[in-house]
Amino acid sequence: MKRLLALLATFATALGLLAAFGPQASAASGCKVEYTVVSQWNGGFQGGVRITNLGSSISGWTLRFTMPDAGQKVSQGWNATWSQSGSAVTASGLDWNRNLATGQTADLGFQGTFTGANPKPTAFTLNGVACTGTVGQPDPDPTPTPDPTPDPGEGDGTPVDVNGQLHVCGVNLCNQYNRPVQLRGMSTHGIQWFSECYNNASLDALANDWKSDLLRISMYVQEEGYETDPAGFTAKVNSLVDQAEARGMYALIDFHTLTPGDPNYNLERAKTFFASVAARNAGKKNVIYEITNEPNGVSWSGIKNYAEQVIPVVRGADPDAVVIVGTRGWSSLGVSDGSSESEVVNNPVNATNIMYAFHFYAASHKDNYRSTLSRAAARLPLFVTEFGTVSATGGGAMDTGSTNAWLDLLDQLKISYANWTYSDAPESSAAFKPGTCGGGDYSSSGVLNESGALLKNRISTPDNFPTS
Ligand code: IDC
Repeated sequence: MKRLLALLATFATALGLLAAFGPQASAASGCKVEYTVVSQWNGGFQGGVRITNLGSSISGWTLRFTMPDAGQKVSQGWNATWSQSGSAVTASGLDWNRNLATGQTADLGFQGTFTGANPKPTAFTLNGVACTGTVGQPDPDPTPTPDPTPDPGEGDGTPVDVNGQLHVCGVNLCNQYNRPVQLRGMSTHGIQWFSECYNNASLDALANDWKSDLLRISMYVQEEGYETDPAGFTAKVNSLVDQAEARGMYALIDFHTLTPGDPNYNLERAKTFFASVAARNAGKKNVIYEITNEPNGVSWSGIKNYAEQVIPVVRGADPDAVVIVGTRGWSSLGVSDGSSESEVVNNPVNATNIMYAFHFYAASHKDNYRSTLSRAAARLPLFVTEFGTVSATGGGAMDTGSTNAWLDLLDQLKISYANWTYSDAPESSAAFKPGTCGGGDYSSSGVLNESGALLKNRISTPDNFPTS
């Protein structure tokens, strides 16, 4: 009997093996690699690699190639975990780009050094299959590759690496060393309209050229936004959170309520959305939740009521993340409604680890708004989750003097900010000229509007985050 069982077990194992290997052996595989030298300077260069999966879907990939010249070395790469041994270079996909459906591409890049010539790398393989640009037979014995555990943003000096999980301490935003920090960054435009602007190249430019500390992800609720496709918009937000994380940037998830102005109109949607994104992103250090963008036509007590119902939903899933609450009068701390910060100071939201949003548009909002902010900053933790250099319409002339006065004040008070918008919308608040997002260049000065040039200048200066 024992013998029979053993035989049956062997037979079952054999069947199992067949089941495991059979379909794989016949699965189509194939890939194409396009390699470009993006730029080259004295002894250094930037390489770009686009992988296209021509075979069946892949979950997890390792790209290998050979550097023909002994002097060619990868010094730093992105959108993959990179390593080099002699002339053999290995790049493995990260959490957010490891799955490649048929026809899907992954864009990676690296900076390298070279001595003699800088010949094009050769012998590209994806999971052991030569990338000949056609579908071929799988390699019968692909070199086994260890599954890398990507740890994006670790030990690399990025804002998230240095500061870790943030929290509110007193009226400040503090880092893992319990020291106040100021984050400076950009807001997307409505992701329902401008998703073309958020891709590997543009986010690389934001992280590397702009040295932005954060990406605010503006998910409109109305105006063709979340309410039209909750699952789709939730997935889009999560993907942008991952892309910010991979570049060491904080991600501010903006539930962009605007019209109607009473956030309670969207209370059930907010609970559904935040339960989902908070559960999904609880393990990350880079997420901040902004539960309502610009309440308007609603009292402070109405906003407070909304906040006290949504915050427990966030906390239930992600207990330690900072939550930001919009304020009355389009997040003006009430000033645009003829009120002031005292309504918040006297009746704060009943929750800890929260901040209040303050928004301004430099050409419309000047001294009286600045004095409100200065006064309020001594009493309330504030975060400028959105501001413009132009008028409150998002258009009109940039007011350079007022913008610089605002940014000097925010720097002095260590108040974090995100500028409206990192997009090529046809309006003066957009950082890029119209048409920029259709191309691949987000870095040269020619693609910037006046507002984008000013912001890039301000944001790209060193952060000097305290580390002890
Ligand atoms: C504006 C956009 C504009 C869009 C409009 C739609 O710039 O392209 O047509 O929204 O609602 C805000 C809002 C923000 C506005 C921005 C400029 O948070 O959604 O964006 N603004 O008007 N508050 C003050 C100004």
